[in-house]
Amino acid sequence: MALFRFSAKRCLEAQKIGSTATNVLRPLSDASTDLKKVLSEKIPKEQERVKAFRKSHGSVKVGEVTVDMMYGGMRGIKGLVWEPSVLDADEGIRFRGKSIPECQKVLPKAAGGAEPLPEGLFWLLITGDVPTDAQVKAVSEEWAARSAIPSHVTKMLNDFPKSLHPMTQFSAAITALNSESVFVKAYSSGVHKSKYWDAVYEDTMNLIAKLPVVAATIYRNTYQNGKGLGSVDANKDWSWNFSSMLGYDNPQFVELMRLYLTIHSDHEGGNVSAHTTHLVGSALSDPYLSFAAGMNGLAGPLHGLANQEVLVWLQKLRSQVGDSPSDEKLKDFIWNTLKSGQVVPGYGHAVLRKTDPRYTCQREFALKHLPDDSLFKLVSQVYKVVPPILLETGKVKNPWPNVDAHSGVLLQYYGLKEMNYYTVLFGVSRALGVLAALVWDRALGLPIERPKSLSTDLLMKSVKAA
Ligand code: AMX
Repeated sequence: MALFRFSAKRCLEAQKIGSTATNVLRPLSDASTDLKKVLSEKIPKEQERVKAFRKSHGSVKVGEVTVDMMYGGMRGIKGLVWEPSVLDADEGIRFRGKSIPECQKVLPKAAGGAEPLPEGLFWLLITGDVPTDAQVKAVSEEWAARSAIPSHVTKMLNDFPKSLHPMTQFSAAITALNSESVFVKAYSSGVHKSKYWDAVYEDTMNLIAKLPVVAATIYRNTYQNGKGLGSVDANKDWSWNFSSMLGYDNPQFVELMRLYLTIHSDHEGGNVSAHTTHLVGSALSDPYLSFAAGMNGLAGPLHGLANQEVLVWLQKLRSQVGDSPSDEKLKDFIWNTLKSGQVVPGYGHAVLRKTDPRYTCQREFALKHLPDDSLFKLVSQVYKVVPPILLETGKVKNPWPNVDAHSGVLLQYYGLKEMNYYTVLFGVSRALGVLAALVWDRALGLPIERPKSLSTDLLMKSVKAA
């Protein structure tokens, strides 16, 4: 388990459940840096706004459902409310209305750093406000104080075989962390449903705080014989601590992690990891169980695992056509991938119809820090060659790269070469968005999710009758 550079008493206090956890870190009078207090002032107002909206407009139609949509993975069906972010097909993601370049500009940064701190993004996602430096620092401190993981989880991780995929280890550890759930204790003691969000908030803060320790333990066990985990430094930010526990102290790598953990956090509510977390949470499964379910979805090759798949595919490409192939050779390799019934990983998207801004900002990071790297050059060449080929197939709706086409090359450059691990990094970041949303799910009192399904026979009958 990671050791703690924080007074033992303070650490224990911060692990306590309920509102006391935040208060030990700063005086009560300093309300502006108390995230829970800020949130508890916003929630009643938002509850009233939504209640009034539903009363006046509850029966207004916002879309329709076709037979194709039902067989086609529910594309385009507006069926969910998701507060932290909205995805535009052409423009990409906006976190509480802010694009990635805008977030890069307005969110607080580490001293001397250029990339936003994920703590600030979390504050924005959950409150809708851009935080101050002091508010972000308070979140960093709070996550450091809540970061210790119970010994049964450490033991379980240490007992896993190295051959077990890191995402399987990650999901299992998150599930086992539900021994710590504040929500479970509150529910079983009969807490009123108007207080659910408070317990979910506590679990959210604890879980986000613990994820870097869990993830770094998996990395050390799987690739470094369990050695060198180190400790959480209460004076450092979440990404610095995570990088340090992984064993990376290059300031540029830490900056990359700040950017990475910010941009992978949320992509509105319908993607597999977000929707699954929301769905499982709607049964009042606690945030640990809900998020672990989401992580099992993120582990699929059409979703988060694509960043691992991109690197596997690039390695195969290099071994077959060399480091700097001609465009013609590259085209042949891509067509062979398609003809053998496989997808080109890192390209395409269910909603986006342009280059993913998460790809673009990682490309800009590469242009700034590693413009001459041979793998980056290859990734850039792939960017030029793949889209026209995917268009030529006549069926791919979005030929442009998504976030996963670029993350691996950056990690490789800084020495994090274990590609099976990449989706765990994605998962650590994804917690920020989906857990912020889960707090709002409970604050708004959203019910158990239960859409209607039809058999093909019944669907045919309904269509005939219509
Ligand atoms: N390579 C080859 N074929 C592709 C393709 C790609 N990158 N993207 C889409 N297609 C194919 C589909 O497989 C489908 O073929 P089919 O009709 O024979 O079944 C056809 O094009 C139409 O698909 P679509 O409507 O354009 O995409 P979708 O909404 O069904 O799927 C996605 C979206 C992301 C799953 C798909 O583009 C894909 O498989 N991409 C590669 C995997 C990937 O990069 N995933 C990561 C996405 C981002 C993320 O979640 N992290």
